[in-house]
Amino acid sequence: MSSVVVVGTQWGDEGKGKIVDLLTQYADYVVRFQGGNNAGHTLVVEGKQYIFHIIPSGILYEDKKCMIGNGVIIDPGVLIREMDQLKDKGLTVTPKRMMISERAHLIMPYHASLDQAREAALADGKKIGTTGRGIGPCYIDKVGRVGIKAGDLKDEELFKEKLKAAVDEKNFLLTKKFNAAPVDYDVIYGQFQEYAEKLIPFYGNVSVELDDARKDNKNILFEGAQGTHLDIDHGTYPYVTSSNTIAGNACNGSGFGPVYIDAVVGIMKAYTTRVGAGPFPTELFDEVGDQLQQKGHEFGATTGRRRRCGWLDGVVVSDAVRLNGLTGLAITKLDVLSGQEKIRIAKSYELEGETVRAMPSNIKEAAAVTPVYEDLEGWKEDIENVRNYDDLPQQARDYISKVEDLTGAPANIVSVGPDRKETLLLQ
Ligand code: 2SA
Ligand code: GDP
Ligand code: MG
Repeated sequence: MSSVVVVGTQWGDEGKGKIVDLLTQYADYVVRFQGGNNAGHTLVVEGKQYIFHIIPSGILYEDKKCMIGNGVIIDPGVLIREMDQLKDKGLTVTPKRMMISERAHLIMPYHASLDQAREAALADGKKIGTTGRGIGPCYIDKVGRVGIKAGDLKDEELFKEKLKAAVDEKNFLLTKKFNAAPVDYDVIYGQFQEYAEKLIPFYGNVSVELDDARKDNKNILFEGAQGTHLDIDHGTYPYVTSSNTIAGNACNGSGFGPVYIDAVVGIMKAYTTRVGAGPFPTELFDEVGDQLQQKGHEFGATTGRRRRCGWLDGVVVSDAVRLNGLTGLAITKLDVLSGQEKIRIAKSYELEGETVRAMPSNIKEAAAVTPVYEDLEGWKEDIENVRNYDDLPQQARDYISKVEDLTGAPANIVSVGPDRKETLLLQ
């Protein structure tokens, strides 16, 4: 059996959904362990596109089980909508195929209202650029010990009591501090009665089920969301999401023992993107940046926002190798680099005359570093149809070797298109 964690090495949108879908063929379980419906994971199978925000990306395989761990935060309306959309496509999500941890916290309507009100109140230049889905406020309540857990929907008295206290407090904040519209207790209560009926059949103990699976020699795949540099502790704080996105949280966020993790695969886009505000040392403001954005269709899979684009940042990826203990890389979107005469990779930064080898924790320093680039020759050929490493242009192979050298992690997978089949398995 093996347990493999998949994480993003950059600022999210590296193609985790595609690679998780691809690796699911070898897995029995696929587990989300953090984040919520801020995530947008895109899969393309036989020309059909699916975008998952909360359901794990393994759901398209009928014989695999998808798990939503305790570290995930769930907007029940979004989850139910996602299940309904799959049903319209002929796939019914049953409790046999998906389990929800009762310990997972719920994103309530006031969380989204607060997220949006807080962002709106921040001055330009101070905004985080959140997805507005209520992620920060929900995790604040969890850590503040006033959150509502999925399991609370089973206990009507407890749910009412918690909801009443929350609505009182949040409405005070919404109306008095942010001058925003209040939420209505009765409306939320009614909505959540309906959600409870639909979700409770999926509840279970994810930790126990995964432990049994491990003892039964099953293969378990953990699906990270967002990326290493959006991690609440290790990312470019405060321009981060509100959960730990790195591999260690696969254990916390699902109740799985760390000694049972066998491998950690880091998904690395062949260039860099970021959506939302925050430092981005290799960001391009020229026509190359526009070309990457257009050719890579770089728009947020949840909000539709245009993603900022730049050259590959080897410092960012090396940080990810260290922070996640990466055993290998999956390099995605290599096809998007085709046609670039020269390809640049940042191998270190410079700050006030000093060489810097890791992203500074001080946000002003992170914004002030200058990348030190290594230039590589590009290739002209389209590579979407290549399926063997040896058939890649020499310059593309040199690029992959350079990434391996700079980061110290071997490339296991190379992706040359969005479809499941547009992939090269290297080792
Ligand atoms: P939040 O909503 O509190 O998690 O936002 C905080 C920061 O985290 C960033 N973030 C993301 N970055 C990349 N991709 C994400 N998912 C969507 C996608 C994003 C979208 O797949 O494209 O559609 O806009 C994601 N989710 C959160 C966010 O931009 C803030 O910088
Ligand atoms: P995730 O959040 O990491 O799952 O990534 P997203 O789904 O937000 O963004 C990745 C985008 O790139 C999606 O539109 C994918 O369909 C697409 N994609 C994934 N791998 C490749 C690839 O190798 N080449 C191209 N051209 N597109 C890809
Ligand atoms: Mg995404």
